[in-house]
Amino acid sequence: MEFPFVVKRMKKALIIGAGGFVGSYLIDCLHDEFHMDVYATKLKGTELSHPSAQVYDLDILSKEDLVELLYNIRPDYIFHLAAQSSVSVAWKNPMMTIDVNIKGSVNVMDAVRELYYKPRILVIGSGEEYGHIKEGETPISEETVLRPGNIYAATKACQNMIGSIYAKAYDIEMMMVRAFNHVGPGQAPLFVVSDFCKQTAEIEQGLKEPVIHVGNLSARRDFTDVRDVVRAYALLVMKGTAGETYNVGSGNAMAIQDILDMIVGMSSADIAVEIDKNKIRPVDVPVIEADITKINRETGWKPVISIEQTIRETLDYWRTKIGGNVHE
Ligand code: A2R
Repeated sequence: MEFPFVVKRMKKALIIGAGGFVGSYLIDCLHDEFHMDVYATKLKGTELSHPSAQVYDLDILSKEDLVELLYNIRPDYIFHLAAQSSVSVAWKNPMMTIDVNIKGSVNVMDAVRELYYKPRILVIGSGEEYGHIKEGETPISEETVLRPGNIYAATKACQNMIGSIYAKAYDIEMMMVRAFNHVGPGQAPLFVVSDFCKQTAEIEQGLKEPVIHVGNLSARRDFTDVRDVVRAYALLVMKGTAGETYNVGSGNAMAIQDILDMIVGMSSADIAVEIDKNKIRPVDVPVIEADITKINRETGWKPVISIEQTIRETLDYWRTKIGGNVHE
């Protein structure tokens, strides 16, 4: 070995709110692909044990606990994922959604502001923030006017606005994301692709009548595999410009009907479809499709996993979880 040589310290990444769907995928990505030293938080009482991360309990509603954790770990990169992330739960419990998604996020930003050094932080918002899209506004660029159509979307829009104010006012290396629908194995069946795949697996295994209950099938959404999404987050935290917002999506809206047809087509079971009034949300947004030019230009990211692969793996996940390992 030649001298002098430089010993490079591994970068430390902290994921706040890693107990959900995206967290474990982000741990894998940061550890395996970007060779980071990964720290992760979850809510007390929930399960998260991952061989590649040191896990801590944290409620973002406690700013004191947040500050203490940040001082102890001193991360180079912070990913703020913690949220009440369900649109339907937000309709039922707006106050709790506002507490976690707005007050909790401001706690995170404020704790970072008080640090004696400048970590880079990525705050995760949602494509739902754009809300009611007018003709000619699709694909949706980051400059599009926000017209949130539900409570969850409004809290995320607020998080984004406060985030860009904090970044500029306090010179924080903070980037914001608007993540469009992400899907993949392990997602809760509150979300449409996972819901349809679970119902299909249950039908295949004789655990349910051969009917899939659906909501609004005409809505068009932009779906991206969760493994592509977390790669985008890693690139953004390293290469994004402070104070800027980036769309993360596929750039292709698909009708929920087409998703359903794809899932049913992957099964040999005879499946009927029935509209369920409980699954139709009070306000629905007809088309959501991301313009991903900005993230592509600044980080080189684009999604690489096809929707067919994601759906097949999500269906297989439910087939295995439900127990029978039944295939076509
Ligand atoms: O509600 P739980 O037990 O599922 O916990 C969620 C957690 N969380 C919190 N963490 C700390 N302090 C809180 N007060 C608090 N309230 C909830 O944040 C859950 O483990 C995590 C968020 O994970 P998911 O809901 O599964 O979201 P996902 O799909 O991982 O999406 C990550 C981010 C979220 O900000 C979404 O709104 C956005 O991407 O689309």
